[in-house]
Amino acid sequence: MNFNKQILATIILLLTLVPHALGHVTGRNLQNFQYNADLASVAPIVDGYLDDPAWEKVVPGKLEQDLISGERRGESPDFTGTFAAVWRNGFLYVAIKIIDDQLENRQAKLLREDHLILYVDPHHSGRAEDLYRFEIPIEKDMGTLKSPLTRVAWGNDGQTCELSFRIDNLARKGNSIGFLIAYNDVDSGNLRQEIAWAPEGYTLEENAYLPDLVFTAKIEPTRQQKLIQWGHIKRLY
Ligand SMILES: [Ca+2]
Ligand SMILES: [Ca+2]
Ligand SMILES: [Ca+2]
Repeated sequence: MNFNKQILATIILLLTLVPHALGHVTGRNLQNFQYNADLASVAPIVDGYLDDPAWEKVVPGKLEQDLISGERRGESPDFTGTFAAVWRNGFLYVAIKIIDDQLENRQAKLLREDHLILYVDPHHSGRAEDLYRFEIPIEKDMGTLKSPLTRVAWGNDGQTCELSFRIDNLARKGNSIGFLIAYNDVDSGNLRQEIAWAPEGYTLEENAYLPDLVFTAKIEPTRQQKLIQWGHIKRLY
């Protein structure tokens, strides 16, 4: 009886520990961590100002995971950041709000400047590869943009930003893409931290898997769209 109890206790202990350990090593602790990007009834205007109706009802994600130390960060005057995402007509739109105590955007090298890092993997390979990596300097002209990034606009002296990605029919209800957003905070000429929207314990080195961004559609189809559905046209959006 006691022996069985001991075995049972051991098994329970292992069941608690093993997934945690595996999760840390493989990056699979991303389960249940995702961002739901909702369908916008009207696409936001990508001008750097977040006054569009599309941003009114979004659920923001917080940038609070330090990718270097793996630690969680609370609210701090050093840096706070949030983002939101919606989709419409083959485009993914991302809005970002950042408050940084020391804005550094006049250096020659991006590494010495504050900048945003986004991973957008439309094919959902899950991997944080350079192919899907977008580095966005604060309030600077980026010249030709790497596909699928189509537009970047800043507002409010570098405190707000809007971006659009053209991913065509991959932006559809129920589909998922790999997604990560982080802010590289350079203060006094040194990179102090990389703060991301990511689950607790996540670091980019150990966890090469990207979190999911899922396309959702809460709004009710209009009567006209229902008629189209009856006509068996598969892709409404
Ligand atoms: Ca706007
Ligand atoms: Ca800072
Ligand atoms: Ca800074």
